[in-house]
Amino acid sequence: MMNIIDASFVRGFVKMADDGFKQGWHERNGGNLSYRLKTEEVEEVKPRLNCPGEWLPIGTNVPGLAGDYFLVTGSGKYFRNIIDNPEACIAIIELDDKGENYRIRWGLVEGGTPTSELPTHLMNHEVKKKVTHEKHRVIYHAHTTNVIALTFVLPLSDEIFTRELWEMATECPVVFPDGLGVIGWMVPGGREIAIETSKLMEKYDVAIWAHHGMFCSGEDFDLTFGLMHTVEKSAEILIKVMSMNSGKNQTITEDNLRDLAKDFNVNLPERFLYKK
Ligand code: 2HA
Ligand code: ZN
Repeated sequence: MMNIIDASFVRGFVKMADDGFKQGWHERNGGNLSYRLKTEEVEEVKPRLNCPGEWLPIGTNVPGLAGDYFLVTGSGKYFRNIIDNPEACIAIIELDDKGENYRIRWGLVEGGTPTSELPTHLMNHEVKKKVTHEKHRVIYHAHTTNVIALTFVLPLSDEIFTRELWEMATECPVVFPDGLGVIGWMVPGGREIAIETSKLMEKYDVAIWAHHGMFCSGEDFDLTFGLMHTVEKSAEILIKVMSMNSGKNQTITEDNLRDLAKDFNVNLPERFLYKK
């Protein structure tokens, strides 16, 4: 039996976390990632799991996930460190038969608890497991700079964000044809924001938290990272376009250029001085 850190789902998880860090989406302990293990993956790692510790409350109930196992990032852990020290930064957790409590079965060897956004991750997983007929397994939260910036400027509406982001890259409507949802600022880390986010996940694979970041859901690491990357890149293009259209408050005028030409004895052709 191989080491847990060599299992392919663990390697995929660690690579995705590092890719997100390299994009600049995970300052300090920002962001979190979770993956719902397949039955065969649970069987594969079971001989190496730790003896069960105590059951701890999830902070919400997710009966649709009773007995499931998840690989999750740890609360307060830095994405930057995951690649060098996965066993200290991530954990495999098991849920009880009611979906109310979890216990740690591997990882977090220097202590700690699963991500502070565990309620949102698990409520999103519960919704997505149901609506995708068990296909979606990855929930990813990142502090994507350009999407966050847009939430200070655009109206916080699903329709406006979807339309604006679709328009910025031809691929976007193909990559997220169902659109995306937006919620106004809320206190992170608890059940209230988890409920609002999981409502959006009934309809969309992307939920934006105003002034905070984004959640994406997908079947595997590639699709989920790719979705986050596509939406964030579209937001970057939109910001560049909006920035270029912002207009000038003052400038070097036609007459200034004529005066300059005279004093410096250069010829500036008139056809370059007029603005179309
Ligand atoms: O610090 O991103 O939303 C982790 C977070 C909380
Ligand atoms: Zn966050």
